[in-house]
Amino acid sequence: MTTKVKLLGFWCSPFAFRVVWALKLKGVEFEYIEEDIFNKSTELLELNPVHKKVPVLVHDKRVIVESFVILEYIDETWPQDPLLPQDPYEKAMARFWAKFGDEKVTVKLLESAYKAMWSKGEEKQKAMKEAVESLEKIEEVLRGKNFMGGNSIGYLDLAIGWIGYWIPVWEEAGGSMRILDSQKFPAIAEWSTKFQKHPVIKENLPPRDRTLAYCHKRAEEIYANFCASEN
Ligand SMILES: N[C@@H](CCC(=O)N[C@@H](CS)C(=O)NCC(=O)O)C(=O)O
Ligand SMILES: *[C@@H]1O[C@H](CO)[C@@H](O)[C@H](O)[C@H]1NC(C)=O
Repeated sequence: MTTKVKLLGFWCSPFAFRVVWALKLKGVEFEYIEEDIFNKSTELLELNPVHKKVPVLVHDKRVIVESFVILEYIDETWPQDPLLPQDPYEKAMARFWAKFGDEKVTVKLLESAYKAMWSKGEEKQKAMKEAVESLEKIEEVLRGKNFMGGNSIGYLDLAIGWIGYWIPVWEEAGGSMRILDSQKFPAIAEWSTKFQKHPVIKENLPPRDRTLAYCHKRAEEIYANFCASEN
């Protein structure tokens, strides 16, 4: 029996890429639908009336939203090449750090990265400090590890894998700003190089130039979330 899998995404959304990566790593065939998050389709509004955001996964008639929830659904539905650890404690830790990543790194870092890039003086210094402190925690978790998932890419790698690709783009968009200094964060640097070298990841990243141009354009309008629309 073939089941239909559909993904609504946005071309430079790190949240959507988590799902793309998971499906590709597991070899699940799916149809990708590009959503214009600044002019949302009625399909998106109907499928995700709560958040009105991508990614949205549709598996047969079932609709799943929120990237972490989708990752778990994928892992349980297609159990080959597991993403989450089997051990309950390890699983709890993976979920903990993924949540930390989104609360303290993704959101905080985006916010502070934008402040750091486009505000001046004290506010900029404070924002940079916050961003660096969050990354220090991630650095500790990564130290001595090949991947978060052991020797292969796992749930937590997919959860925070965006860091090594997107942050340098923001840094470049912001001019002289340096947050992800590879000397200060050698474990993150090494891990993100390995992560991006993986064939599935390498082939599924947004074009750098286009992402950079997008960051420049979005920078003046928003800083809290680089892929949040106004409404
Ligand atoms: N917590 C959500 C975040 C998803 C998210 O922020 N998606 C952005 C694209 S990167 C979006 O759809 N934004 C539309 C909006 O903010 O209206 C997840 O993990 O899936
Ligand atoms: C928004 O989307 C609709 C339908 O998809 C399209 O007809 C319209 O031209 C779009 N508007 C803008 C401003 O892109």
